[in-house]
Amino acid sequence: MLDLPYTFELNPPGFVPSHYDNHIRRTLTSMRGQYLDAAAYEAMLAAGDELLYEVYELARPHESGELLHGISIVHPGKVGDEYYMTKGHFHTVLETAEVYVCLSGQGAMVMETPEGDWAVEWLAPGRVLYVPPRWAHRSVNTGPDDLITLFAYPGHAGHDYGTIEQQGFRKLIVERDGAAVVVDNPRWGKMEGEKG
Ligand code: S6P
Ligand code: ZN
Repeated sequence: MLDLPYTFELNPPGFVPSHYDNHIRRTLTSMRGQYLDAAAYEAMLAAGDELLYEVYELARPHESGELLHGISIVHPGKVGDEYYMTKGHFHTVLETAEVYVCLSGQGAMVMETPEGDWAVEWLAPGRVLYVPPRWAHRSVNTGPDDLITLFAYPGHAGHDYGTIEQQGFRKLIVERDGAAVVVDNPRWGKMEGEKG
């Protein structure tokens, strides 16, 4: 059956799509092993399994001609000195790209390739980020409000979370003297995250 074109609305301040099919909610437990300060992580978890980020997806077939799209919302906060962030992933089909449009908030996209390249791009409202094929990506909220982005990527891309759970990202975004800075991840290559 022929698909018909469709529209949906993204209204400030929340930018929750007026229509969506899936609402994914990721809490602290899904980030076990990913934050550098394990003691701070355990202390926070003991106080409650806080909601870190949410994704609103519009369902499309996972086929190469399609574009999967939706809204990602990373809430503000830190675990120790490290800002709330997404799990981050490579696409299973490495040769697939992604576009992000920042709608609201302040943050960063931390990226790296299997070959050892890394990059950090800062996100602010109106800024568009192109993540080329091969680059793993993680959104980080460095501001006091929600970091809200619109994303679109090929339908057949798939998600490889396991590689990042096991090795982490080479760079972390932490607060130093009130500012967000990029630092080396001392545990890169030897993370102890759980699959999930
Ligand atoms: C999917 C795209 C985003 C993320 C979302 C949550 O390819 O990059 O929709 O899924 O930002 O991040 P994550 O790492 O938990 O999927
Ligand atoms: Zn992606």
